[in-house]
Amino acid sequence: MKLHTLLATTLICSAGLLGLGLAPAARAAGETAANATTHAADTLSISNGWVRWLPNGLPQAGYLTLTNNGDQPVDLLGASSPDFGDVMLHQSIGSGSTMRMVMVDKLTIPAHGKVDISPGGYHLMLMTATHPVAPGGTVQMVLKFSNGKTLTTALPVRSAGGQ
Ligand SMILES: [Cu+2]
Repeated sequence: MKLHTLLATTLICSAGLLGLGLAPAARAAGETAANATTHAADTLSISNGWVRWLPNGLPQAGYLTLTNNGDQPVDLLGASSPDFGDVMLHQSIGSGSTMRMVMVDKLTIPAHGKVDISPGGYHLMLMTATHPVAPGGTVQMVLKFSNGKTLTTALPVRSAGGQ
């Protein structure tokens, strides 16, 4: 039954692997991030959030950008959603037929920097929807951080092509 296991893994991975290869894991945004943010008091902010919907009950993937305007790095420690039984942070590694994904315990957002959770790199793996989720809808996402803060955001659901 080894073959079955491999096949299942490949299918599950497809949610995270539809992107354009290995994205930069993290990059400091410096002045750009600082200028783009209007709420100086908010150390952390979320932007560009969306969920990629896949047909046939395949796992869906959540994407967003985390910006840290503080002077200290902050770790994303976990995520959950009332719309899914389980949410995991994954990273896609490799390219082409050798591409696979691994669990990520924490994701560090550098001081005055940002991290893109985007196709081909990191993704929030959404497992076991608690109700039907389809393009046009939204998914609630709760993110937990090492500074004790929790951020909640609503991610619009789009089709596999990102529309
Ligand atoms: Cu994944």
